[in-house]
Amino acid sequence: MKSLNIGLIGYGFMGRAHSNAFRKVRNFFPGKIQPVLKAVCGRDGVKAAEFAANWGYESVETDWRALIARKDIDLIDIAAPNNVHYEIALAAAKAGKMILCEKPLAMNPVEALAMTKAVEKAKIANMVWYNYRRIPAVTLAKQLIDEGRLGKIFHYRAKFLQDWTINAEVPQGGPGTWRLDASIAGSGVTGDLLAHCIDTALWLNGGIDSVTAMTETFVKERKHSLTGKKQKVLIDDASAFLARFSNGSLATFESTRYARGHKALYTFEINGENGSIFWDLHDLHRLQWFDHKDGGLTRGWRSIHVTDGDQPYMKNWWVPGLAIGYEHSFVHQVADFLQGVESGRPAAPTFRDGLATDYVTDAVLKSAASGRWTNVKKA
Ligand code: SOE
Repeated sequence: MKSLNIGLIGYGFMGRAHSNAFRKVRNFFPGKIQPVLKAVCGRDGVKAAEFAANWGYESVETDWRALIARKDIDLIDIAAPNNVHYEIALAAAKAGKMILCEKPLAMNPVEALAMTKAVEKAKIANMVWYNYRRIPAVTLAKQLIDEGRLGKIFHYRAKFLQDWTINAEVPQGGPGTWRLDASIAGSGVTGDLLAHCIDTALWLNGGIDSVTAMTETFVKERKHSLTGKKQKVLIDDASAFLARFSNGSLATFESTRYARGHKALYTFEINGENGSIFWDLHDLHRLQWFDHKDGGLTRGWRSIHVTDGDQPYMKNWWVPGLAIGYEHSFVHQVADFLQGVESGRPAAPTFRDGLATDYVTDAVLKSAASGRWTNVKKA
């Protein structure tokens, strides 16, 4: 077994999800490379040390440059806020470290393109943490589409709805609420939530050619948790767009943090000539499937409980009928990444795939600003 020494940057929500995946992966997905939790890096040394103790990291750094300079680190995992992805990724690529980067890849496509070129030039393994591809029911959807079971695809419909920023007293900036500060997040729900929907869509249904979008910022000013002062809110609270895919299908995408009652309602539906698929994150182990070829008497929507050993990833977990959850999508992502490193066939989404998503979110924001249909750049 070969060790792969991980240097994690950031110890928030995603730092936990990634650490859990690094720890579990070899218990369930055997392979030749063993991730080792070598160091965690965060600006607050006390919190970083607490995190290290809880998750089993061997050491702590408070400066990411020092982490990257360490000879005993093989892979840099960027789980820090969006505004630092670029600088860290460029430095890590220069140092020849493998890189895993949280989504969205960058603050804007200029940064994303430079990051993509840097990892490709350095020939280092790279991946973006778009984890939802690896929920077994979503992976099964991909399998069914690739087998041609849907036939020609006419429609793609996706939503990601939350409600956690309706209260105008929720601050912007600082731990937990940096997603509301445009200087840290880049954009609001477009980069945070729609980016997930877009990544899945590009994977399942191919490229998007053009979009027309609208965005809204419902709460115009919020206190900044670092300065204590009220500041203009520059992120999009809600974002919706129409899209034309290269395969001729039409799409609608919507996301908001103002859908009262919805916490993380990510859904997509795909309608093809021969069948349709529907998936819902709140019921993540089920894939709804309609097959027009079914006999008339029993034709109808089928709810597939994706827990059988024949279905994606499931033979590595429990016995048929026993479900897994959100955190397992990260375990699968690490398993596939390591498999890609072992086999020399890189697992997706790579930085170039992340760039493709950033090109779509950029076109969405530009279209919302101009009020015009906007073409999407090809990655
Ligand atoms: C925002 O609340 C958030 O945590 C996103 O940042 C994640 O990417 C998404 O998976 C869940 O919601």
